[in-house]
Amino acid sequence: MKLFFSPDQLAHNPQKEISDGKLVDAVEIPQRAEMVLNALRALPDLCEAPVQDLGREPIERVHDKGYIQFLEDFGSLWAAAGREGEGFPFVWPGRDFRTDKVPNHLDGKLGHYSFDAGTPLTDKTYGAAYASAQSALNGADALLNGDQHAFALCRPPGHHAGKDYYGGYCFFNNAAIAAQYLRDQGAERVSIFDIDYHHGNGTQAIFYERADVQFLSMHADPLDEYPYFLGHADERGMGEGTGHNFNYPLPLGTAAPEFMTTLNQGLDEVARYDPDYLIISLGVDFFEGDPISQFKLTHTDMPAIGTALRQAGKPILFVMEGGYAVGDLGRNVASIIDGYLN
Ligand code: SP5
Ligand code: ZN
Repeated sequence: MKLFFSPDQLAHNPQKEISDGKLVDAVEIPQRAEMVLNALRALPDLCEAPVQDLGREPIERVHDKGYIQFLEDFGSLWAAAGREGEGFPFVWPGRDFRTDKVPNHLDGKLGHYSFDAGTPLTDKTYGAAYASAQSALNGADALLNGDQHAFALCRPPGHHAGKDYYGGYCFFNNAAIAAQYLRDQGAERVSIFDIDYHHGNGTQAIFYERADVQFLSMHADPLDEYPYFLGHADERGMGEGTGHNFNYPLPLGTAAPEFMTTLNQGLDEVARYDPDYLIISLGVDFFEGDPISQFKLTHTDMPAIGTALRQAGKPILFVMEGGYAVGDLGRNVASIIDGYLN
C-alpha cells in the first residue's frame, strides 16, 4: 500500500485553541502526523511514495476561489492589521444575517469563512492544508492507476471544511477533493464513508445535492457532541442527492459492538450503491483514550475495523482525519491498516 505524506504538511503548527472558555494547548498538532508516519513505516506492506503537486485546480473544483485566496492571504492580512499570534474569528453571520457579501474587514472575513472559534489560523496554514490536499489527490491517482488501496496521511484534516468555510481544525476537505478528482478522471460513482468520531459536516454539505458521490458518516450524536448543528439521521440528501446521504448518530459512550454493527450497516449501503471507489475518512478519535471524545473503542478493537473495510471489496483510499491521543495514534492507525491488509 502506498503512503502519501508531504513534510510541508507539518508547517501548520498551532499553539493554542479556544476550548471551555480558555486558550488551551492545541490538539491538532504536527506530532500527530509524525506518530502515524512512524507507525506505518514499521508495517512491511506500506511504502512511502512521493507527493506530486497536482496544482490548485483540483482544489478549486470543491472550494470557492475567494475562500482559497483568503486562506492564502491570511498571514499578510493579519500582519498588516498589526496583530500577533494566531487568528480566531469572534463574530459569525447567525440567523437573519447576510452571507452574500464578503466583508472588507479582517474580522468580518474570518467570520464569513469559518464556523467555529476552535480552529487556529496562521500564516503557515494555507501551505500545509494545500500539501495535505495534494497527499489526498496523489492517493486518488494511485487508485486511478490501478492500485487496490492507498493511504493519504492528511493533516491538517478536512471533513469539517465546506465549500467556503473552515472549522474543526479543517481547511481544505481532502476526502471531497479526492472524490471530485476521481469523478473528473472518469469514475462514475464514489462513496465516502466517514468513521471519524465527529460528523463530517463539510463533506456532507459539499455532496448533499449530488447522486454521483454517496456520503455516509457514523459519529457521536450531534445533539450531544461537536459539530452540534448537522449529522442527524433524517438528513438524507436533497434534489438529485436524495437518498444518497446516510448519517448514523451514536450515543456518547459507544463501544465496539455497536460501532461494528453500524459500520457494517453503512458498508451494506456502500455495496448497494456499488461505487467505483471507496474513500474512508479515517478519524481514530473513537479511541477510548482520546482527549476530546467519548467513545470507548480499545486498541484491540482496531484490527476488526480494517477487516470489515477489506470485506467491502472496493478499491479504498484512506484519508486521515481526526484522532488526538497522540501517544496512541500511530499504533491505532497501524492496527486498523494491519487488520485491513492481513
Ligand atoms: C477533524 C476533527 O476531529 N475535528 C474535531 C474538532 C473538534 N473541535 C471541538 C473541540 C472541543 C474540545 N472541547 C473538549 C472539552 C474537554 N474538556
Ligand atoms: Zn473528529
